[in-house]
Amino acid sequence: MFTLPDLGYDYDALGKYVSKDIMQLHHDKHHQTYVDKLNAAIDKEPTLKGQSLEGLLTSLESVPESVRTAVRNHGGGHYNHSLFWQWMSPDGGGEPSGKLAADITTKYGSFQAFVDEFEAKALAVFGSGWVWLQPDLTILTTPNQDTPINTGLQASLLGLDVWEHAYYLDYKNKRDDYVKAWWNVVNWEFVQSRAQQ
Ligand code: MN3
Repeated sequence: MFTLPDLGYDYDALGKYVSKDIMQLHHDKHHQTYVDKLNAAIDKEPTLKGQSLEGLLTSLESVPESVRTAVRNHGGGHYNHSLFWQWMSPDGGGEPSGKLAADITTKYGSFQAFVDEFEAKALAVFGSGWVWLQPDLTILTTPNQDTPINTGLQASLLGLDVWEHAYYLDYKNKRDDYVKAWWNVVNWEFVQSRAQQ
């Protein structure tokens, strides 16, 4: 059985950038629902019991068709959100340092140029989806709860949830304001630790 991970910080810890109301709803309701529906799908196909979440998501074609869409959507939702909570921190913000910072500057010209491109891609996602920074420092987007490891790509260094449920209570329809505010809570230490894996 998959379980909802703790946030690792208080619901109100991200202050004005992502409110307590959003964090409670997003974690306790949305993420919990992905966990519950993933578990319900696994219950229907006992051959899947005991498989890791990464294992399921990297070999969706071997998941029985009866639950494949549920595993893709709810397993993806569980995987993406479990990382998303760690990609934010009350001590976050600022810029990366060390090799990651140097590599971003080499690829994009400056940290700000990277931010600008990431934001442009976040705003270009039609409907619900995610924006990803990959280990080769390309920026990708996926619809729904799809995640790069579904298609054989490496696990992302960083990801941003641009579903309306991630920002609507605070920012209404202003996805651009949410994305700009989000940089203030990005946990670059965690991103850097993933870059070194
Ligand atoms: Mn979400």
